[in-house]
Amino acid sequence: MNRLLIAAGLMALSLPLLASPEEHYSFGHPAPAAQATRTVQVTLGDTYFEPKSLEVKAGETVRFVLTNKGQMAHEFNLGDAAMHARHQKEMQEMQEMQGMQPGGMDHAAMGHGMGHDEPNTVLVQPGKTAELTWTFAQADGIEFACNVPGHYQASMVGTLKIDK
Ligand SMILES: [Cu+2]
Repeated sequence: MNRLLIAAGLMALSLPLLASPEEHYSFGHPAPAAQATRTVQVTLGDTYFEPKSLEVKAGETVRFVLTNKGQMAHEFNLGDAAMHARHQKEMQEMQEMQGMQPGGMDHAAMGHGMGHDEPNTVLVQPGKTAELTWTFAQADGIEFACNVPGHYQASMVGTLKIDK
């Protein structure tokens, strides 16, 4: 491999957001927490969300404060059902590649190899609190979900209604 190719590869790695085809989201875009007009607390557990559904308005910037009260790592991921299905597949493949057992996931791998650099998702470790701030645009069929393998199927998914 020549030096230019290596440089191009490094640039692509260091610019995941610009390189991602999912840079644009139908339901809005990430925002700095300081721009939030409302804060919503969400509890993540083994394996549930509380509250089970969320309601926001198009145009509003919501800061989600996510507390994991479970024993396992959980994700707060905004997207439609197809995006979640794709993300679950990525996480499953990563888990298999690492030879990891369900429930015994490597935190570093989960953080870096599973799409968690994307702005619409955050992985919250047990006992920890994390945040995600988003400016919403009108869209239908958006869910908040945890795509750690098996969790979505164990009903770790809720409806995110975006009012006009
Ligand atoms: Cu989960």
